[in-house]
Amino acid sequence: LANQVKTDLKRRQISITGIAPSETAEHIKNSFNRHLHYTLVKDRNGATSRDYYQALAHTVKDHLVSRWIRTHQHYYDTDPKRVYYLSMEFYMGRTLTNTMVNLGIQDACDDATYKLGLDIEELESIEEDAGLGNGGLGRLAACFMDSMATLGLAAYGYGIRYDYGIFEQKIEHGWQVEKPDEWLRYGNPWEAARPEYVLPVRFYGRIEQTEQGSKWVNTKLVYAMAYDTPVPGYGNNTVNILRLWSAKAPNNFDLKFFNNGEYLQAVCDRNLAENISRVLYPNDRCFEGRELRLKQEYFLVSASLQDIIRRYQASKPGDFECARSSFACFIDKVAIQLNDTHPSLAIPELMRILIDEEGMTWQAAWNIVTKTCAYTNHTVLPEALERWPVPLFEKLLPRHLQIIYFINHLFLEEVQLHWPGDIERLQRMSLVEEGEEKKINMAHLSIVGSHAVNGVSRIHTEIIKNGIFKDFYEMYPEKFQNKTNGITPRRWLLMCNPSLSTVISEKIGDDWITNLSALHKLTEYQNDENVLRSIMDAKLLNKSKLAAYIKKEFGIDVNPNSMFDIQVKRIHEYKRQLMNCLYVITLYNRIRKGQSLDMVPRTVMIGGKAAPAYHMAKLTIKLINNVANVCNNDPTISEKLKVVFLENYRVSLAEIIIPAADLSQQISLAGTEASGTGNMKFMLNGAVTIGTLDGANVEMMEEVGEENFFMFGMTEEEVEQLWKDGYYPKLYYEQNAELKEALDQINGGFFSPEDPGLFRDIFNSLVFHDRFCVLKDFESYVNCQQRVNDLYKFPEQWAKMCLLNIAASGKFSSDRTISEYAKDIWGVTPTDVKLPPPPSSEP
Ligand code: B1H
Ligand code: IMP
Repeated sequence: LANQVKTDLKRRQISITGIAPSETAEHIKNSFNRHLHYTLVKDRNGATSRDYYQALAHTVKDHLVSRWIRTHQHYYDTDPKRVYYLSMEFYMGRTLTNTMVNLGIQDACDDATYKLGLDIEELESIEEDAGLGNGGLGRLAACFMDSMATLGLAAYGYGIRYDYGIFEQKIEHGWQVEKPDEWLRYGNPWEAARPEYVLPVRFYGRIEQTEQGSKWVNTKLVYAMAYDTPVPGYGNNTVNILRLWSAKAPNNFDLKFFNNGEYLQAVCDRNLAENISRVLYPNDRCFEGRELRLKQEYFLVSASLQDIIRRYQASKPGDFECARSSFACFIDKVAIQLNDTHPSLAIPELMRILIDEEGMTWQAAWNIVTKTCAYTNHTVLPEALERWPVPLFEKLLPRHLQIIYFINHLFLEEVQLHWPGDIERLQRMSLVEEGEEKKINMAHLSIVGSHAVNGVSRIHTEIIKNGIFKDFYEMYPEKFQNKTNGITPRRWLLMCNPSLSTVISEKIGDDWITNLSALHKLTEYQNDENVLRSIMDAKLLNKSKLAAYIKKEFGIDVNPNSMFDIQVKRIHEYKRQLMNCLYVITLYNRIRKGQSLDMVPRTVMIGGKAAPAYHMAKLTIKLINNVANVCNNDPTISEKLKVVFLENYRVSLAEIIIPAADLSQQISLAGTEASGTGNMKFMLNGAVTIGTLDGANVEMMEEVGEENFFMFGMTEEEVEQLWKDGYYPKLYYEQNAELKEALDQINGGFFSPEDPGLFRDIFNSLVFHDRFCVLKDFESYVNCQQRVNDLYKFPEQWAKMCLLNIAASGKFSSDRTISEYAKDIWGVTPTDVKLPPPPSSEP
């Protein structure tokens, strides 16, 4: 506790951003009181902690407003090329602390709340996460928003304002139970609604061929209403926008019912239209071909493209004439990035607008579309790829289907020119998949309609080029590129780990915040005992905070001096949480048998959500919880081994967990995890990684050196060879006694005595199928874990490895990633020029 107080004081007094000018703190205090009174209509007798949070949020938001307006005036004045990031997910998490950090007012706010007798960390923790994402893909979009603003790009995020974000996970009797995420219940102080600003989106209907071309008639109308969230850059007075669309029924929705006197029914039915933006689909990497999802995707694309075109055509502020009536310079002023295929309807939709509404020729329109759009692929697992059934498509978007058919027709002609007579290739490459039911392959559409296609790590890009999209790579080699993912160092170090940030800045200055490769300078201190001790002190403090959280939330005592061994990510078979679990059982058995003399105490923590309909993933959660119960309630075991399932893993929980990790588990089967971004966050926060040669792990190991990375398991090539030769998991089960024992316990009800057959599906899946080679890689994993154990016994060596990992993590800044997109795909240039700050009389 004394330590805790010390760092809190540290954060206030010698924080790296310097001491706050006292007028700023005074100003914030006044503004806070004003908001409590006028905005929340409370006095300090009736105010709850949430009111104080809201008052602080409004105060901080005021500091954004002038910068926000001025940034966009600046964009109108200078008319730069705009970048549009279209994504069905933006997993933003909390906004308050991040805004204070990026605006440089954190110390002033600390100071003001302290003087008001309030605990700022408590207020910060009241904010709901904006959970408009499932996992990596949505969080990547959020990190990109931060980097694009920090690099001064005129960039806009476009997404959907779901009323319900990713569900809240409760654990009841060891099972996952989903609760709706009512994140807007207490209002959202960060967004600005634009009710005056709504755009029509049409569905269904039919096509009429007229003299002037095709007409899409008899459509059903829904409106898209804009909500803007400000996205501040770090210390550059730039505030970009994340624009999220919400569905609104038009006033004449179901007019026939209104006219029939069925007024009440008609009003109630407005929900049908507004359901489009009701809820985020909670599947991470699994395609679900529902009509509502297709509606969501088109809703996003249609509203966003109208807005993009309006902005392209608009002129200077105050002059509401349309400045551009020609699309001649559209490709010089607009770049559209498609975050996976989810917004890929942008390709046929832009074609439709240019041809049907702007009267362009097919060739002219196609030239614009393909030079504007670029596509990022995030997965090669077949079950995640979007393939929309043609009948559904035809019903909902008949004109788009026509356009796709024609794109396909011209494309296949081109293929035939390249490879005359290669019928199989034509079939493989077609945008339309034949079969029982015809389907549109959205990845193929995206590749054909884009000028750039990128993977998200080097190995993943190679797999794309030589595996699933080989045919396309042979046809358009120049389109394919790699853009290794990254994370924002503002949220994922500066904000979430102040104690480590302080240690780093004391040694190498604070340049790393916007130039993460500066962390290299830490290498110099790899043998400096004092620095190593400071880093480990920071780690211990973070571990104590996590231990306190675990005690408070789950009533489990964990020892901060034990090794914190953590795997947090969506629960999925390919990520192999079961391998982790099998190792935990193995440790348990060894301890029971007295074979664990050299084992350092470990706290194994696993967290993550399962898609609500994913049976295996949900059963895995139950197994982890049952194993945890057995271990934690046996005093002979729990001295050495504790197991914690971290309930409701989400962005704000990651910010507590990651800084506290000693060991980061990144153990997917090689060739299955496109990149991973959690892996980078752990590395940046001084954890060491046990991992396979998969996704970005490969590049992390390259940066830090093999000797500082616990690598195990098959390579991607070995996996391929294994399947070619024939893989029989049962052999590994029979040959490895410890593995057999663990699996037999799972199968025999050792962890579920009340229902011995409960985990049979897990046993059968692993022993008879094992699509992700858990049994094959298990032995290598166990041996590698032993090496981890052996190093942890030597704190100085362990600390040195942590330091070297931090020092080598610079490549994984999303600033680097975005700079590469800017240069190689978007044709825009990052700038470190600051916009002028608002006049000093203003916040
Ligand atoms: C990733 C998804 C994803 N890949 C379908 N694919 C979804 C696919 O709602 N859906 O239908 C939602 C999400 N998400 C992840 O993207 C990869 O698995 C990670 O390896 C990668 O780091 C991340 C960001 O590139
Ligand atoms: P947008 O970029 O058009 O969505 O508008 C963002 C902000 O830019 C608006 O709220 C205006 O403050 C400002 N803006 C400046 N000039 C114009 C204009 O000519 N049309 C619309 N908005 C403008």
